[in-house]
Amino acid sequence: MKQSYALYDTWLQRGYTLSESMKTVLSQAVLLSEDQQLEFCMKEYIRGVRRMFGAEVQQVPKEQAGVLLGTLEQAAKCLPQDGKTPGAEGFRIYENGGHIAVVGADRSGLLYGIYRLLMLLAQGKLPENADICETPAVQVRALNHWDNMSGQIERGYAGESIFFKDEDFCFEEQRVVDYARMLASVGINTLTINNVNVHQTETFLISERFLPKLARIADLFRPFGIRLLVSINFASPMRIGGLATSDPLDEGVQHWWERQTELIYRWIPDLCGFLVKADSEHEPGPYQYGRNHADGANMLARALKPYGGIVMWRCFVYDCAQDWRNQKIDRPRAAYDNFVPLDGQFADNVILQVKNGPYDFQVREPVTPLFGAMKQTHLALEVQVTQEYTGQQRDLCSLLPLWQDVLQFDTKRPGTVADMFGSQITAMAGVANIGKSECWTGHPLAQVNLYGFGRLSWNPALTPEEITDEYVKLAFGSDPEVTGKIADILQRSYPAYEDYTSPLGLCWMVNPGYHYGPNVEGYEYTRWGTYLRATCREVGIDRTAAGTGYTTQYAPENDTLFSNTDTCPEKLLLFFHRLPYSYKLHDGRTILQYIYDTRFHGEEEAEAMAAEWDTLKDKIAPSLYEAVAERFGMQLENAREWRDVVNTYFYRHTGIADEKGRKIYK
Ligand code: GCV
Repeated sequence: MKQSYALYDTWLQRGYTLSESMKTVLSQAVLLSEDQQLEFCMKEYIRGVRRMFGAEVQQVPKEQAGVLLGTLEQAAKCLPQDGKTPGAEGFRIYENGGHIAVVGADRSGLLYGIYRLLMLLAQGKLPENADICETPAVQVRALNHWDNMSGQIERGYAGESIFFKDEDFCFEEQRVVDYARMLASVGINTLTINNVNVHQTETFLISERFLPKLARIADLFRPFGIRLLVSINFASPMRIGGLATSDPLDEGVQHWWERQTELIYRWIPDLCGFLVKADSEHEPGPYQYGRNHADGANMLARALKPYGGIVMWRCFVYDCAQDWRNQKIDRPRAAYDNFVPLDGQFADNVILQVKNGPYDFQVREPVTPLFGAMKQTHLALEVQVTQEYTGQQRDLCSLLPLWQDVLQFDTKRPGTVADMFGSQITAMAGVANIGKSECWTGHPLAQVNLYGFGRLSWNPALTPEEITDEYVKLAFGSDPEVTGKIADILQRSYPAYEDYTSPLGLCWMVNPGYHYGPNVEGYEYTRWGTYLRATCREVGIDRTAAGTGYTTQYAPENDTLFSNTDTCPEKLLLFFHRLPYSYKLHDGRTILQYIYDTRFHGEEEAEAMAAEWDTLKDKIAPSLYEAVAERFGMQLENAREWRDVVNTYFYRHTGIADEKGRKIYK
């Protein structure tokens, strides 16, 4: 049983139970060699043991130590070797002659190993004779904040920015350090603190006006092995430099970036690089000059090269000023059409950052066809940890099953998305879900998404069940009734949310602009390329070769799979096909009846989850109970609204009643 609980402490709570004998082992530790670089790791170890287990650590000679901490290089000199070694940033935790050794491949690896040891012990999960050797699956494990310098966060649902306010930096150093520790504890090593939509003030982040403060932030994250990436404005040469153009093939522009990059690295010598949203939703980019995305990305890559920096260049490029009457344009095709022809043309230090789906972080959409289609380009998988379309941290929605579907999708080019980690996919990026809220994430249980994002970017083979189990044990203690029920609620949350919002892959039935709550035709006659085309007889868009041709962007086996209504995964049926409401699903239900049934079921699930939560009232900290109960109140209202609005819409269009005679508004 835990001694204390704090919303703020997320999965790094205080006072986990530990046997006295294990406390004795932990409290005698040594660094394998005196190395200033590693002293911070020892400090983190000492702090962790004190806070998490209430034991004081003494640094003792190696012979007396219960825990040995070091890097591979040091271990090679003084510990028996068996050839088992982790790769870059990896670690090994193993029993060695009565000691526990934590050996990092490098400094970061040691830090990750220390956190893992402490977190395994906190879960009561360090096996006897442990020997755990892990290497992260991708090099760049990045979190992207969409924070504006006003303090507001684009698509933020957890309060204001922890970095900015009133068009300037504004941060509590302690909070930033606590955040850095949280991120490092799950393996995140790269952070962007400003929005990819780079507005006027933010454009100057890479100028002397703000670099000293940005450098201070970099200093706070550095000890935790986290490097900054800055979101830059492609038009900076004009907006900061006063040039007449930002054309990437213009020599003056190229020199401007070289000089500016040199300045930036003077302030932040280990900057990871630039994150760029170009030619996307009105952000400037190379298309304005008749150039392509390789021209744009490579120009920046050249400027960064001397410093070992990288460009993360987003592929979220589509026509956001489409005429809804024009049925030839199909937005999901856009990333592939814009980028695949450029495969092989990007510099080695460019990573194309691709959203998991072809639309925009919808509740259910297929996996982008870019994975496997760009064999000569480094790619990053981008997912949205912040819950823009998935309940905005008012509704509970653990995104782990969604991400698992993405990672386990068989591209046939060849292998799953997870299989491509470390080869074609060299980075994973998540849009951050935190802000100034006490629990960081607005909804306390939305912490699971940040925790899970980090864990999956380290090891994409972890299952939602494994990650959920780790998170609930770390965050909520060892009472199996409590952890079991919270795990159950978390596991049910995504299917429930999908049920009341998104039948059979129909996307975008949300209120335009803020994207919470139902509005079936909210986007129907707009320029955003997001249509259902529902009539009184049929709904959906034909995306097969006979329709928009989107399916042909996949490997031939997947084109066939998706194009055939019998083999198309039913959860995606209306994403890929236009079908009559009377179309029969595999279980014999019509599409219309399925829409009715799932809306009712989703709402019932929301009620059941709220009721299950209520049974924990006397077993958990009041602050936690109240915060989550309040959110369930909002979720129930939202789920009812979705049920009734969507059902009423389709009933009014079809005039066909619910077979089960439930209440639908005429
Ligand atoms: C940062 C969606 C969101 C925008 C976001 C954009 C992006 O369109 O609604 O808020 O902008 O994605 O990923 O760039």
